[in-house]
Amino acid sequence: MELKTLTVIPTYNELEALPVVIERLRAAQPEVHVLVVDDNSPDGTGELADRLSHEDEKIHVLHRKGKGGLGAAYIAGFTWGMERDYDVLVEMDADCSHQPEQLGRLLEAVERGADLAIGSRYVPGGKTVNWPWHRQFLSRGANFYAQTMLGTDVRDITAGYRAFRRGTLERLDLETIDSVGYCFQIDLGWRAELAGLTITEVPITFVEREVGDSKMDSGVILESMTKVARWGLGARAKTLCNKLRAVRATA
Ligand SMILES: Nc1nc2c(ncn2[C@@H]2O[C@H](COP(=O)(O)OP(=O)(O)OP(=O)(O)O)[C@@H](O)[C@H]2O)c(=O)[nH]1
Ligand SMILES: [Mg+2]
Repeated sequence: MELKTLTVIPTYNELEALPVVIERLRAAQPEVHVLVVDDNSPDGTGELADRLSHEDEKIHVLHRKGKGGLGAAYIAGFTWGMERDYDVLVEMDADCSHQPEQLGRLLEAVERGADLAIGSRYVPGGKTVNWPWHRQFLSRGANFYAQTMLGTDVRDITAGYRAFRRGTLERLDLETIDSVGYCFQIDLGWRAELAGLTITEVPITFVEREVGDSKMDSGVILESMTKVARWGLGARAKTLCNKLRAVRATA
């Protein structure tokens, strides 16, 4: 049986990029539904999404009041999809960095049993195209930092091209997530790992955006560094407490 799939695309000022990603996605995966989650973009992306939605019954739009961050937009989109009984929920950027033609790889991993499939730049076969050196440095550094702090084996835990089984999201306590930027991706990945879920990384080619502006800023980096450190230290303290308890119980 085919899994009913919804791709959630958060947008903030993506007027040029949105029609391209949607066209490519609809061509690559005609059965997959699309939900655009727009945060009242001043450039009119929300109105464009409405027009696309009127022309195609598989395109849906969720309007939010204002710019509330990537994490909040995804949570609203996932909740919308879970209420409508989608089996698989996908994360995809609007700027075609996540190539719609490679979505099949993620969906196959989920069909083969993954609870979470991550489109990874850092497993064999994965790569980045046209990414300036400072962005590569930042991304590699963020992954190294997360691996060291959290002890996770996931090679690309900041990646934003993902497919979740609905049951996975149901287990991750979405209502308790307050991560805003990239940290949201680490947060979900780390929660999935702590829950003992199966995470499969599949290689993708990440392509730098050609149109529109990046929403990456220093606040996003700071949020990740402080939260990841807190989670890593918290996990280590918990392990230590458990060990001490075990020693005391045998003494
Ligand atoms: N709804 C919503 N979408 C957002 C928000 N911030 C970013 N996005 C979207 O999230 C996706 C990823 O943002 P990007 O600006 O591409 O971030 P990035 O990939 O780090 O930056 P680039 O590498 O320069 O593309 C895009 O589709 C954005 O439009 C937000 O606050 N709300
Ligand atoms: Mg991008």
